[in-house]
Order: sequence, then C-alpha cells, then structure tokens
Amino acid sequence: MTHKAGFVNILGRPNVGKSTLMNAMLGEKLSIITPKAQTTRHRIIGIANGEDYQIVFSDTPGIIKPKYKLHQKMMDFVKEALNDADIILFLTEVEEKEDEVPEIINEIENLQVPLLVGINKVDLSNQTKVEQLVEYWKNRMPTAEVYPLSALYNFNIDALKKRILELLPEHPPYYPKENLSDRNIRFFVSEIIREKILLHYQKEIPYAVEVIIESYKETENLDRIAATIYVERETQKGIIIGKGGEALKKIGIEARKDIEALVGKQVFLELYVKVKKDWRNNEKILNQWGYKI
Ligand SMILES: Nc1nc2c(ncn2[C@@H]2O[C@H](COP(=O)(O)OP(=O)(O)OP(=O)(O)O)[C@@H](O)[C@H]2O)c(=O)[nH]1
Ligand SMILES: [Mg+2]
Repeated sequence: MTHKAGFVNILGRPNVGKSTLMNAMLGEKLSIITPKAQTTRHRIIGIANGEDYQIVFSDTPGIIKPKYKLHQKMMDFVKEALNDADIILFLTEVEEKEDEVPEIINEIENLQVPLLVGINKVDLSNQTKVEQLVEYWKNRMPTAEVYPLSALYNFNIDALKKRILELLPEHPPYYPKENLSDRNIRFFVSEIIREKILLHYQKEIPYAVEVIIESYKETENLDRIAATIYVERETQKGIIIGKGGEALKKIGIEARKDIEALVGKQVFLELYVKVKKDWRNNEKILNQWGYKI
C-alpha cells in the first residue's frame, strides 16, 4: 500500500479563519480561536491521520507588518511555513478588501508547489458575490485552485480535504500516527488561558500578555497547574487582576473548565500575574518563551 504524507501550510491575514479551518479539518479544537486579530502567535502543527495518509497542517500567525520584535518572530514562523510546504493553502475571506491582501501572495505564486486558495466565511455572503470572488481569485492567481469555504459551518471542508489528499506526495508518515500535534499539553494549556484573556479584556491588554506554565504536576485523578500571566506594565497587572481579584478569578474558572475537558480529569489551576517590562521587544525573553525557529 502506498502512503501519502506532506505539509499543508495555512497562510493568510489575521482573523480570516485559519485556526478555525485547521480545527475543522482535524475535527478537533486544537488552535485557539477568537474574534480578535493576532490570536495565533506560533506555528502550530495539527495532524490528520488516516491508514494510508498523514496530512500535516500548519496553522500560522496572521500576516502583519511587524511593530514589535514579537511580530517579527511571528512573521519568521510564516516565512518558515512558506519554505517547507508541500501544498500552500492561502486563506482569504469574503470581506477582505483588495488592498488588505498581504504582499506575500506574490512570493506564494513563485513557489513550485500546488496552491489552494480558500475563500472563507461564505456564510456571511451571497452566491453572486462568492462567484465574483472565485473569478477574481482565479484571475489573480491563475495557478491556484479556488475553494469557497465556511470553516465555521463546515461548508466544502470535505471537498478541500479530498483535493489535498489527491495532491499530497507519496511519503512515509512524518510523525507517529497517534499524534495530533507536535505541541505538548503545557502549550495548549497556556493557549487556553490566553484565549480567555483575549476574550475578556479589551484594547491593548491581551496583546501585552504572555502565559507561561510554571509547573504541571500530574496525578491519576487531578492535574495541578501553576501558570504566570505576564504583562508589560504595573497598570496592566491591576486590570488583569480586577477589583477584588474578580476578573482573574473569572479567567481561572473558564480556563479550568476547558483544560479539564482537554485532559479528561479534574484540574487545580493557580494563576499568578507578573510584570516583564516591554517583553514584546526583548529578544532574549522572546527566545526563552519559544518565539524562535
Ligand atoms: N461567519 C464565519 N466566521 C468565521 C468563519 N471562520 C472563522 N470565523 C470567525 O472568525 C474569527 C477569527 O477566526 P480565527 O480562526 O481565530 O482566525 P485566524 O485567521 O486564525 O486569526 P489569527 O490567529 O489572528 O491570524 C473568529 O471569530 C471565528 O469564529 C466562517 O467560516 N464564518
Ligand atoms: Mg489563528
């Protein structure tokens, strides 16, 4: 029996639905999803395994013009994903304006790999408009195959997966077949906490936050987790904690529920808040926190 395997790297602007699409392809909630741009900060691998195939998806940070060193590092992940793809899946969405389309598509066109363009969120549009968009993308990227999608409502996801399987090269699996990701539980726990912060705080706050798991003690019936929420300034620390600690408590409760669902047992979650001044521009800290290739 021949076996197919390869890297399908999902690229696109922030908020177009890259993480939602990867999760839909996997049928699992692996990457965190929020209505805020720049939710994903890392390259996150999600693996779809079948008897005779292994699709290694990469969810990547949305393409932006870097303002901080953190952003530069995020764009390094995007560039890496551009270079090692067997198939590129460029994602746009029905509301994306022509001047918002990232410049990277010029580079994508020159790559010698199959190119798929997904037009996401068609549930927010209508047939005429979607047909126009398909035409637009076919003209703009003549080498691409174009798929209207709704990652949220699972529209056309199976057809896209089927096509990916056809295009996938013959290759032995890259990862053990039981693996769903290259990331460990600690990573997903920190992401769940960050998701709650993105959902509950406004403006700059979630962007100034990093979550680090300090300890993870596993027992048969209970996992004890201690995590630190780092912010950039004292004032942000006060906002995260909230009056009488209420805001932080809410984050803790919501995150714990999701972590319990992930690990399938009870969780005891301790959250601390600390200041790491201007960490988003601190090369050493960023490397330490995993923002390196
Ligand atoms: N209506 C609609 N909303 C969608 C669809 N796909 C994703 N969304 C929503 O779009 C928002 C952004 O989704 P994400 O998957 O986090 O987007 P992303 O491209 O990963 O964003 P970054 O990680 O910030 O680059 C969320 O609120 C999703 O629920 C879709 O098909 N239809
Ligand atoms: Mg994302």
